[in-house]
This record gives sequence, structure tokens and C-alpha cells, in this order.
Amino acid sequence: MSDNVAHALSGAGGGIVSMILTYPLITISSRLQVQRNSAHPSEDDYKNTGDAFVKILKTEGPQGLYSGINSALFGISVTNGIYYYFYEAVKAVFEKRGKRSMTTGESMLAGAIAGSAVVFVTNPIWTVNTRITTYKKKLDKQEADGKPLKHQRAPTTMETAMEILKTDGFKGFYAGLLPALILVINPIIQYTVFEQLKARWMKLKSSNLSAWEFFVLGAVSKLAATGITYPYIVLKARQQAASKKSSGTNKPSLIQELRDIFKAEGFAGLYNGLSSKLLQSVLTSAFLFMMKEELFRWAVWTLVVLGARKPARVVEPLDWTYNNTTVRKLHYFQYDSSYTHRMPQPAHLGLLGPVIRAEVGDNVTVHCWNKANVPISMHPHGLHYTFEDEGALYDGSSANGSSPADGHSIVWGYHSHVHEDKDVNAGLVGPIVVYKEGTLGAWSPRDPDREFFAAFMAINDAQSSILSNSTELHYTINGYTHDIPDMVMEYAERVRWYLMAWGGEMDVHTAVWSSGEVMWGYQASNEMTLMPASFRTVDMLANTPGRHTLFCKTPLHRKGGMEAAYVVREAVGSGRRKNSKAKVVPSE
Ligand SMILES: [Cu+2]
Repeated sequence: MSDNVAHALSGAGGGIVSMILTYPLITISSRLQVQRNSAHPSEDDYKNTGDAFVKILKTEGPQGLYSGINSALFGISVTNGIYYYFYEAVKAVFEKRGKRSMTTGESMLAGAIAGSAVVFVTNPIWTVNTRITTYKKKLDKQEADGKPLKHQRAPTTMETAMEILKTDGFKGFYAGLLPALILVINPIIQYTVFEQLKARWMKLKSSNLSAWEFFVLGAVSKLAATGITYPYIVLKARQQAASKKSSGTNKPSLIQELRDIFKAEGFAGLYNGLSSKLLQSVLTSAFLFMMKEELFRWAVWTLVVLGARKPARVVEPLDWTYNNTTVRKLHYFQYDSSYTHRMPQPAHLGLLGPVIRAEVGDNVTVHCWNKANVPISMHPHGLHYTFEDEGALYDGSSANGSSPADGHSIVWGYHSHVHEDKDVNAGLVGPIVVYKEGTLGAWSPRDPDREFFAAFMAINDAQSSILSNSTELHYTINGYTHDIPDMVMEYAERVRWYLMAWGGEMDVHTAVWSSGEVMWGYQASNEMTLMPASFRTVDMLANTPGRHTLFCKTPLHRKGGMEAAYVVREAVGSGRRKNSKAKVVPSE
């Protein structure tokens, strides 16, 4: 399941809370809009937002301010849910195709698609809602004139919907559809301004934004959007409020309505009731964006608990044994989607975290639950990421698939980047393998039969981000010293070695295979140099049965433990590839 469901849920939730907080302003703004300046001014007319607030509270009590909130809550949750669902879905398509963040133009198009979907679903809801709030006002007026209406109270949502269906038919729900569609421009402006400001602000700050910064961004973006589109809101509310029953004639067209307003009230009429409406929509937007990020996290976890999310990584302590000493480390564990079962990984990976496998063009989402008592992150090498997904506190990005000259897959890696060197010494590293499109899990004849990972790491226990009683320096491959379990291959298998080096100036290594040559591109050698934070992918044909050694050529490193046996088993049977088959599991 992709993120857009979680975005839809959190958008809906954020909308509901924001709506409850700001709904009284909607009531006031809606009534002010309907109350035309020129139509028989009376004592009861609201003079301004504050006056309306006091009058409604005095005559109708708090429930007067919240009349019609049911359909408003329903409306906002549906609106936001649909909007975020489509916006994030379109965004994912753009980002997958372009392999980068959306451009401004793309984000506007995504907004237009999402906004249009919203309008077609929600226009009936808002039609009903506007009728209810304006009916109350009419009710008061008619009572004062001694001509009571049919209902002596504001009708319920269902009654109003049935009424519209009876008098205007189904198309009654789509009164004011055109201005509503024009209003799609509002969220487009709002989200574009929001995204642009957010990106710039984050770059300036070099970190994530706080809830209050989101509040300000939400307010500013909505201010810009509503300032531009407000006249349409006035038109829409008036057109929806003008039902056949009260006017006795057909509904005025949009142009007619516009002309009438100009004639009677001038340009200012288009901004009638602006103060309360603007305040309300700006506050709603501000609250929504303030809560959205946090609610998104909750939504993700809810989906995880319901089992609707993919497997996840959990960082937990791990007691790791070198030759004879046991040291507390941290480890990225892979769990199933319920977070109850640890997924096994090949023994030779040792201290390395789970292998992240992806094809060129894939979006990789990792859900990481930090159960350690130190802050950690996940910073990828070789993948494209946006600033939010950097996992490190500087700006930079790299995107490297396997090029035409490479084999079908190349290795990269990830590590925690809160305290880079200490986190790596703690054990928070793991491999990333990027496959060519269409080759992951579907092997073609040129693909390897087997994959091994070998990270050459000088691990300094004294410089670890998790406290331990050890201050030793260990020369390891995958955390192992002098031996790695289960590095066994069959005769004539094509074996791909994914080599990694991390750490600092100590981590200059020369990997050597005692069995003979490996191929790095078109270059054959029995060794491969590794510099700190470098990644090499080499291929080997397992044509020399026996027990061999993979080691670092630096004597100090090898003596310290940077060596491991690998075994090429004797051929069984006659067929060259009798026992060979793809050993690689597809990425989750
Ligand atoms: Cu070395």
C-alpha cells in the first residue's frame, strides 16, 4: 500500500479537527454573504463578524454557531481525503517517472486533478450545508415578518438533501458547479505556495520544520489562495442559497449574479464577509498543516498495526561476539508488517542490516522504528532522495542506477548519519542493491547465480554511539573476524560479490580472492581496492573447487581478523548448472 492512503487519512483527520476549531466563523461568514447590503436593512442585520458572533450566540446559543456542522465535518473529511489521495497518487507517478521531486508545474497539475475529483464528489455536500446555514437566517427574517416557513427549525442534513432532490432534482446538487470548479484554483495556489515556501524554508534552516512553522506556512499559503479566489466564493454561496422556492423564478446565471452584485454593492460586494471567511479558511489551513505531519505518522502506524503496511526495519540492540569478546551493538532488523516477527537474513551478512533491493525507477520506502535509546537515522548512498529523506544534516543527493557497462545490479549502502562514524561503529550499516529495470527477481541468463556481501570494516568499539565496556579495534568483514559462516557456492556458479567499505582513513582496504580472478566490468584481477564509503560490484566464476580465502591485503588488517573462508563445492552430476538457480529473493 502506498503512502497516499495514509495521507488521505491524516488529511481527513486534520480537516475534522480544524473544522471543529473554526466552524463558528463559517456560520458567520455564510450568513454575512447572504445578507445583502441593500435588502431591507433591519435591526437584526449583522453589522460585522463580531456583531454576528454575539447575536447568534445570544439568540440561538452555541449550537447556533455549529448549525450544519455534521455535513461540514463530513464534507471536509471527504474533501481532504479525496484531495490528498489523488494529489499523492499523481505526485508518486510524477516522481517515479521524473526520478526527482515534482516541479511547480507538475504540482499544479496534480492539484488540478485532485481538486477536480474533490469538486465532483463534494459539491452536493456543500450545497446542502450552505442551505442549512442560510435557512436559519431566513427563518428568523420570515418570523419577524409574520410569515413563518414550513419548518420551524433548521432542517437536518437528510431533510435538506431530500428537499433539494424533490424541488430541483439531481442537478440541484450541482448548483454553482462552475464557480466550484474555478475554486479548484484555490488549493492549487495554496499547495504550490506551501510546497515552494516549505522547500525554501527547510533549505534555509537545514532541518525539519516545527509544528508552528507549518502553522505559519499553512496560513500564508491559504491567505494567498483565498485573496485571489474569494469573489468566486461569494458568487457560489449566493447562487446556492437562491433556491427556486424563495425567488419564484429560475436561478440567476453566474454572469447575472455577478452583474447584480456589482450594480447593488459595487466591487466591495465581491469581498462581502471577507474578514470572517478569510480568517476561517486561513485558520483551518494553518491548523491542518500544523497537524498533518503528526497525523500522517499516526496514520502510517495505524495502517502498520492493521497489517496494511509493508515490512519494516526496527533498530534494536544486538549483542555481537567477535573472537572472544561480546560487545553491545545496534542493528537494523527487518520485521514483518505486524512488527512481531523478525525476518531471518543470510548468516554471512553478520553485523550488516537487511539488504534493500530495488530496481531502477522504484520508490524505496523504509519504515524505521528506533527502539534504541540514542537518536539514529537512515542515510542512503546511490539512491536519489529529497531533502526530507536525506537522513543527514547536509544538502546533497546522488542517484545511481546500474549503467549499461555495469552488470544487472550494483551495490550501494545505507547507514545511520546522526553521528556518522560512531553510528557505523555501533553497527548501523547495511547494503542497498540497485537492479536494472525488470531484472529483480526474474533472472536472465547473464545474471549471477548467487550473491555475497562483504563490508570491510575496521570497527572501533571505543567510538561507538552505544556505550559498551569494550575499547577494542576490530578488523572485520561484515563484523566477523577470521571467519564468515555459510559462504558456500557450487562449482561453475556465477557469483556476484557486493563489496563495501565504511569508516575513516583506517578503512583503506584491498580485497583479495585466493581462488583467482574476479571481473570488475571488463577488468580481470584477483583483487579490488576499497576506499572509505566506497562500493564495488565484481563477478566471479566459481571454477576452482576447494576452500579459499577472502582477505585484506594489508597485513595488519588480515592478522587482525579481516579474512574469511569461502568454499566452492565440487561439481555434482554432469550438467554444468545442475545445482545452480537463482538464490536471490525479490525485494519486499
Ligand atoms: Cu584492510
